[in-house]
Amino acid sequence: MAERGEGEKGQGIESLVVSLLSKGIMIAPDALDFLKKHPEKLASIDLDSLKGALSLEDLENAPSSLSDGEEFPTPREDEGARILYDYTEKFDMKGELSDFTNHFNDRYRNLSEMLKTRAELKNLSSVNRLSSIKEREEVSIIGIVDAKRETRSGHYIVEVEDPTGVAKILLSKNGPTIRKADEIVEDEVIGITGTASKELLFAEEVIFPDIPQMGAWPGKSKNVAVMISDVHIGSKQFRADYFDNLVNWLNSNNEVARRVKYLLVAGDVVDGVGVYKGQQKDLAITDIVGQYSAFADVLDKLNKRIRIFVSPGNHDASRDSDPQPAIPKEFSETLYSLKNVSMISSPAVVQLDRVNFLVYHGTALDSVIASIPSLRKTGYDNPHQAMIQQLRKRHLIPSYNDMSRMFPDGTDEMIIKTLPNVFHSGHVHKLGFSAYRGIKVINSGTFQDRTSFQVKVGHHPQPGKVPYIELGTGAVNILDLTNEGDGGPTIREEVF
Ligand code: D5M
Ligand code: FE
Ligand code: ZN
Repeated sequence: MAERGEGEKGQGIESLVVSLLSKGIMIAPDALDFLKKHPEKLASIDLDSLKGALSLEDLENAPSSLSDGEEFPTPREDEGARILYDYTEKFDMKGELSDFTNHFNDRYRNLSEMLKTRAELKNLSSVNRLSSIKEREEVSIIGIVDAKRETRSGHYIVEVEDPTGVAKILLSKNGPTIRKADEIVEDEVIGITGTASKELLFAEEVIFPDIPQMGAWPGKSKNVAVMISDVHIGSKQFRADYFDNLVNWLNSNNEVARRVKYLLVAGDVVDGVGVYKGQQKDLAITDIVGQYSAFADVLDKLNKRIRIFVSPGNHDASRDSDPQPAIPKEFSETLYSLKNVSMISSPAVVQLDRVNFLVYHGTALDSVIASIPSLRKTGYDNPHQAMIQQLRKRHLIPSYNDMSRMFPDGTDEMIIKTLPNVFHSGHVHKLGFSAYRGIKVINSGTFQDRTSFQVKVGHHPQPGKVPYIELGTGAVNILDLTNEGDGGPTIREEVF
């Protein structure tokens, strides 16, 4: 198919009109004028829903197709950008305890369905039938973890619950499951295989919902996606110099930069206002609209071929509990008005040239790190480790505790249902990356210098290191924007 060019726009319109008329659809004159200028808009309209007439309003209200418009070359059939999952606020909460019950029931239902397919869980039983199982017989159950504790002699007791009752599981310190004791957290759904006795199930295997080994890398294009997070515009600590380096590099003639087609922003776009006590003194821009405008101004400098996806974080003006809907327009009109920007939720799933990105700010990483003892030591310097735990648990907020900000929707929206090829988070302000069962696990760091809060809690943020991914191969490299010398940003090759 020929590329869509200036000269073809007018010619194409006649055949469009004929094909619409042949479907019995009349076109209003102003709609026709609009179509002459924006023929691509028609592709995003459901013709069957028109009831015989196409108005200007229909065209103006049509969702802008993610891969159309003059700035964006017509993609190959299997390329382009699509939003596969985007959360919009639901108002099905009653503000009662039943909200949480419904939420956790949905969590159990979904994750237990995933676990039921696992061959390791032989002789699956409900908890209430455990007492009728013969001693020493092998049996499996699936439950939500109520509690975990270490006994004085170094064994672990885990209490799990299914809809029929509560069972006590023993992870013997000499048994094969003890190495999993560290990573079991309250509220997650796990499967256990073991041998029954009157009081306890002696665990022989603990199964997390987990990720299957992913198949071949799906991407084929030559395009590149750049991942950033925690820009914190408005903060006195925002490193405008590093961000300028990024903008200049993206607009440069560098061989890689020229192939950048997507920019993903995983939250904490701005520092916000009133996010924590006494924040005012740390702000260079003290109003939220001004902060988003400043961000829109820098994004506007970028070559318009780059499609930008902006997802919120806990410093943004979205609802401050996960899932977070897209940043509301009333505070960020300037961002909404940029044609190449799509405002998305956190989490969201975006497909870029066949590659699925799970974008989630990572607010719950604090809770994941706090609930797994081994991560308390290394988690803030290696944020990918906590992200791998989220994948293993197939859940972005495995544990509901005082560090997690979870909105109890009737359906649990934080379950990882769509398998990503790339899992992109931020929040921890530290670059971190790894691969897990074929999924690229990437934490894209920050553009904010170390804050006094981070000094107090002993975190070591690392601003100005930005990962990007080759969509055709999955190779991830790091752009170092902190170079003070003449050479400009340098690229560190990472193959994993
Ligand atoms: O998060 C910036 C950094 O501060 C990041 O490393 C997480 C950490 N952080 C944020 N809130 C907490 C709490 N409550 N406890 C421990 N660590 C935390 P940001 O979202 O940019 O403020
Ligand atoms: Fe942040
Ligand atoms: Zn954050």
